[in-house]
Amino acid sequence: MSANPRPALAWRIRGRVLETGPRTLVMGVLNVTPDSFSDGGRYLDPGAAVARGRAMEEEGADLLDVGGESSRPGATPVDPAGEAARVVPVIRALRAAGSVPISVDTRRASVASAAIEAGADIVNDIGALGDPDMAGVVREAGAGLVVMHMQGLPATMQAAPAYDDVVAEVAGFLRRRLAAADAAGIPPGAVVLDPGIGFGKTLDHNLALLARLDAVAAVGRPVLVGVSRKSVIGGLTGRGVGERLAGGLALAAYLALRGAHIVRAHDVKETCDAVRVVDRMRLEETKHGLELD
Ligand code: 9MG
Repeated sequence: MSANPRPALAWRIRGRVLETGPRTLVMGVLNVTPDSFSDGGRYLDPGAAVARGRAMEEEGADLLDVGGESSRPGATPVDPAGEAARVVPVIRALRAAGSVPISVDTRRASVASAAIEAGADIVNDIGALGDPDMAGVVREAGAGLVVMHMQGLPATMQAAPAYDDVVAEVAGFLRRRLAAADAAGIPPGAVVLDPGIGFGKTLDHNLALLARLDAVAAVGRPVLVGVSRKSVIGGLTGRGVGERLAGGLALAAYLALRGAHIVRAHDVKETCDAVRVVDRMRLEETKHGLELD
């Protein structure tokens, strides 16, 4: 059998260490937005958002990802104050009530700073430190950082995505952003890498990246992947957004087997079940004679 596709790696987050690798971690999605592609408007009310976050923790989420701006293709940006006003009360209440690490899904340093002050542990930065103040905010807080690849911006990214070699380009980008984070004083141990499925990519680009997760893993940090309810599943199954659960679970299971340390998911209970089964079978393989290098 080939080398272990998912080596154990520590993720250092505000004084705590999250072990990634031995089992697949599930990051629950909480969109406090009116316009996200699959759950827009459902959790705009802070009470509903907090209840959903608590429920995801009960269902087995290892992390919660709270976002106040939709990043779906074609989404229009919101102003930073409005974005912060959506996420801060929810993060504060979740921090008071629960114990799993909370990430704030934002490209903006001012929103990240307010969210960290409210109790967020991680910045899920789909802009990959594009805001010049973001690295300083993350460094000063000792926060965890998710660095994601995106070609273009949400408003236009699906207009005409183009690459010569999508796998090499995305892996190279993530390697350079990891080095940039390091140069800005964010230790590599605080960083997780994400190929950004659906962010400025065609179906073929997405499939190439999913099939070659090893190229992202080779950068040497834990890998996070989000496919939940996305168009890549629609492209494979022909299903609309509300009918993509089975396809999403199959893909989450595949990713758990092929090297994803963390999967980002809306359907936490079902995703936890799927990756638990895969994790156990990986363990059984090693017990019953299939050796990982
Ligand atoms: C906010 N958001 C939507 N999809 C995402 C994905 O695939 N990865 C990360 N890190 N964030 C995402």
